[in-house]
Amino acid sequence: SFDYENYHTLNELYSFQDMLVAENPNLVSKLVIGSSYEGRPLNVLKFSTGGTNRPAIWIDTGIHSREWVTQASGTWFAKKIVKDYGSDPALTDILNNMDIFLETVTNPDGYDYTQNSNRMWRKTRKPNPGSSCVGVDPNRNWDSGFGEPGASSNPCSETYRGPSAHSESEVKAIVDFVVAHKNIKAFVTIHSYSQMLLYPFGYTSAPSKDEAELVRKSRVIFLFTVYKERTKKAYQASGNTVDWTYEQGIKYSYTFELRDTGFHGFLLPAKQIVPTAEETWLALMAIMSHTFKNP
Ligand code: 0X9
Ligand code: ZN
Repeated sequence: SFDYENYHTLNELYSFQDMLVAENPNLVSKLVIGSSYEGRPLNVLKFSTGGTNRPAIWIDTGIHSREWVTQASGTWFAKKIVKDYGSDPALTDILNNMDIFLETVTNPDGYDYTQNSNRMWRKTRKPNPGSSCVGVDPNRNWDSGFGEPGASSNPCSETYRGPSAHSESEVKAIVDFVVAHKNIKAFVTIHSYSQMLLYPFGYTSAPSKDEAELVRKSRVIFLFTVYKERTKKAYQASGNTVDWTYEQGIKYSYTFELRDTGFHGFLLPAKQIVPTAEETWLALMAIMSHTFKNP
């Protein structure tokens, strides 16, 4: 059995995925949506009780590799889904009608690098021609406000946007998946830290046409969660994931920032993994239930 109260190597996280599929073949399958720059598989867990191209919820964790509580929480969410299906009425209802896609290690090259070389690595691991600096910020690489203020054109920057939109295979794999699927109703990308829930747009201060709903309603949706009073627009970030997914027509597009608010930052003690995952699960259930009832 898997130890949810500790951080794990990439191979352990991959083995967990295979174990979950083997133990729950009627509910869970593994899709490989692409490969990373260094050739690792980009695995997505699909939770489905049948149907064809059902309306779906997407969740990704770990697109920024050093945000370890996110991959760990994503792993806990995967187990929580199989545990609660058939016993929690709300989740059962959702899964009898919708599919959930969960990419727990969205930047595997970066994760491996944080495990073995540099704990604080954030970006992808693709070299930049003409520069000794490696990697692109995968949360500035999306084709929405790409190249506008709120990202850097310098390959040495932590927020380097890359040579072109979707230049990173880790991003392009999700783009291709979303475009091909055509029926994703909620898209949640999970980061750390600062314990906030962010909504589009990041590249412009102009409100989206759903801003009132995303903010006002989310205060109600999140009434019983730690994210209730921390739903924000935050600072300018162009080319970020949810600006693109929102512009693809996925109204419920949210970015989470998990624990903490800065005391430990990215180096969150492993003791806090399960409490972080539990409190975030409440918020995810709120989003999924709202999406199910208001598609
Ligand atoms: O800057 C980011 O990419 C995210 N923060 S992190 O510390 N995880 O790197 C937040 C981006 C959120 N989007 C907006 N600021 N709108
Ligand atoms: Zn991040």
